[in-house]
Amino acid sequence: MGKTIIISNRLPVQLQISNGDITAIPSVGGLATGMKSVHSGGDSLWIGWSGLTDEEIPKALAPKIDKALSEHGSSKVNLTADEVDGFYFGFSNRTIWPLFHYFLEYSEFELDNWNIYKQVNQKFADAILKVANDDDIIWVHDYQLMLVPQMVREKKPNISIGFFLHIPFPSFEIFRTLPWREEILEGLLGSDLIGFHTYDYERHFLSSVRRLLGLEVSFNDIHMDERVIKVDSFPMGIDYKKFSEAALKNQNTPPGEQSELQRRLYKHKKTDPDAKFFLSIDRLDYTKGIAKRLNAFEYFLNKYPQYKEKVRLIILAVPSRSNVPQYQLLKREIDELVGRINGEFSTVSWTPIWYFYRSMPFENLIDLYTTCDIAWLTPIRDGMNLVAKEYIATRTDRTGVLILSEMAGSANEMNEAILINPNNFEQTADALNQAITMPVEEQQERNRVLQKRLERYNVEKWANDFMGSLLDQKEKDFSHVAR
Ligand code: GDG
Repeated sequence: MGKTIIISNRLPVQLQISNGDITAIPSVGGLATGMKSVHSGGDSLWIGWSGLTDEEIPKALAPKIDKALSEHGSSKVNLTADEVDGFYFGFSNRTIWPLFHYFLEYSEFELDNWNIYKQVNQKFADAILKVANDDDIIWVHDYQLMLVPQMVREKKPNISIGFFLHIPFPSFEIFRTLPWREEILEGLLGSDLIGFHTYDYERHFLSSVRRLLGLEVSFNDIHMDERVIKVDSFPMGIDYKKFSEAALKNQNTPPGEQSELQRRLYKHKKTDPDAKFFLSIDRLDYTKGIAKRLNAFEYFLNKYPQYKEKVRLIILAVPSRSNVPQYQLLKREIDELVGRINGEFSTVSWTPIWYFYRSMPFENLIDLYTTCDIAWLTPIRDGMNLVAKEYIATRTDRTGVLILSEMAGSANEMNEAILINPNNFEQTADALNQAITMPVEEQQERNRVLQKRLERYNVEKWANDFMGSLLDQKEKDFSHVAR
């Protein structure tokens, strides 16, 4: 077996330019952590965009950048500002992202953006082809790079290629509206293994392959020319240990060393032990249902007025894709809703919503997870939703209630949470009431089961399962050829 090549839109390191020098800092996100077992020390390379456009990189620093990246086993694909615009903000985030999350009305079908998407996918494929040997294993990530598998396959017919989609794959009726639907499917089918978070996404994909390309599908194998492509679900987990250990450390922090946020949260809890904190954390994205959650909160306060001055909703909305118009509109809508609800219900001693529009350091994220009694995570559509898993992992005494949307991929593995339809305000308000009044023993029993599952199916297991399955597929292919 040769080396492993991982390829994703962004690299697992961030470049920082200061005083004419450059440093590469490893990212701490879920994907980077999960891939550690696949991409650490050994013979592996991660290819992706650095986050800086060609125009932003000072010429003199270019060789230094390559060196800094190679120290982290990474190599960059160069993109111009126009390419980032058409490929990333354009086709990826204004066509595929809304369409695959069932926001058909937000999806723009611009030929120019599609052409740039193809051109940039070819750049990524070329970056692989420059370094790949026939016995290497390639793992392509996510919706920005769906054409890459086929582009690599054309030049290297025997190489092993896996693809994992981090967002939902929509039903055939939605997917068929895409003008370039056949090209996208054919691009993906360059892989030997295609992975999704859930069985439903897998089924939707197979149905599109059958109906749009007329290919033979048996169980979860697709037969195409002389090749067999396997399609399977691999629900992504979290770095369970990292979150549970951070929570323990957080709770044992001496008062003098606590963060300002933690001190304030504890102070409120002390003043009114019956008060309840609801927690909402997402990137500011229309798929996450933040505006709906705010309207549902207002509905809840009217339906259960006994909780006025008792509950508090903490919203952390992380800035995201803020140059896409839909995101700007949503930001305005959320600002207004928070202002209106706080204006309507606040008293001299109580503000119902605390709203943070920013990204917080990891330690503050843990402050929020460990102090909030109820996590209210109700996306309208979400590939998985890792925040739900992280919240449960930090509940070291097993108290805490998770209210989760049925439309999040994670709902499939988190049946012990209170699962709701985010469009149903009546059900949402009742779920909040149920969460507030849930006996501690019941909370602990539900979380005990959830924690056991999350600890076992952690992100490392996810990465290893995917790689294992890809290797099996390759072996099957070889035995098929030998026959
Ligand atoms: C895509 C899919 C799928 C959030 N705020 C802060 C912060 N975070 C971290 C969380 C979590 C991650 O960001 C968010 O992950 P999600 O899974 O919830 O959502 P997406 O960003 O939309 O991710 C999604 C995922 O890919 C994986 O396949 O689950 O469905 O949409 O890890 O902890 N981290 C810090 N500060 C913050 O303010 N440090």
